[in-house]
Amino acid sequence: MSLQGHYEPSPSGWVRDQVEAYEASGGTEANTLRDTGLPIIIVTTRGNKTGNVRKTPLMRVEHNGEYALVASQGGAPTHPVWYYNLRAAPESVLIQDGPEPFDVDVREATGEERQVWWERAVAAFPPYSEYQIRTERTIPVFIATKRV
Ligand code: F42
Repeated sequence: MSLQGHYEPSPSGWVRDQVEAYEASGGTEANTLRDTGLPIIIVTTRGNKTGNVRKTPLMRVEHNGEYALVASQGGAPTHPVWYYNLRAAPESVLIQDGPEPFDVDVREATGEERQVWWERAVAAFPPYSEYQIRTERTIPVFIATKRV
């Protein structure tokens, strides 16, 4: 794994607890969003100001070994901080979807490609469409591809 550095857990208690339980169990526990039963992944980024290592649970939107990372933040008016981390250091990103994290290459999707992935995202997690109605920003979608 290429992403080294000081790990700073999320200030949000439920997020921090989910990451800790997921990692401790190798992804066999805490692997869904609360009681929805819908699967999550853990995304590791580098803080765009501190350089610290950050871990963020996101919904699992997977297609042919690639993943969409949807910066919805529940339809909040602003992008989540991890959006800026991905923009600043797209080469320093890990995904954990199971027992071990792996390196990914990340790019922000635009145009038709974003639309195709947005539809996959809504199929995996229907509330994304409500989140898009709730906010004036276009919710960013990144595509993450396993580095070989
Ligand atoms: N959020 C989504 O946007 N999409 C999802 O699909 C999603 C699914 C999901 C499933 C389970 C779960 O437990 C949480 C889920 N979330 C989802 C919420 C997600 O995990 C994040 O909590 C949320 O998106 C907010 O992201 P955030 O990066 O804004 O996180 C905040 C709470 C946070 O950690 N902030 C840190 C802080 O200290 O305030 C900043 C961390 C950081 O990277 N800091 C930077 C640095 O350099 O270190 C700079 C900070 C700056 O000032 O710019």
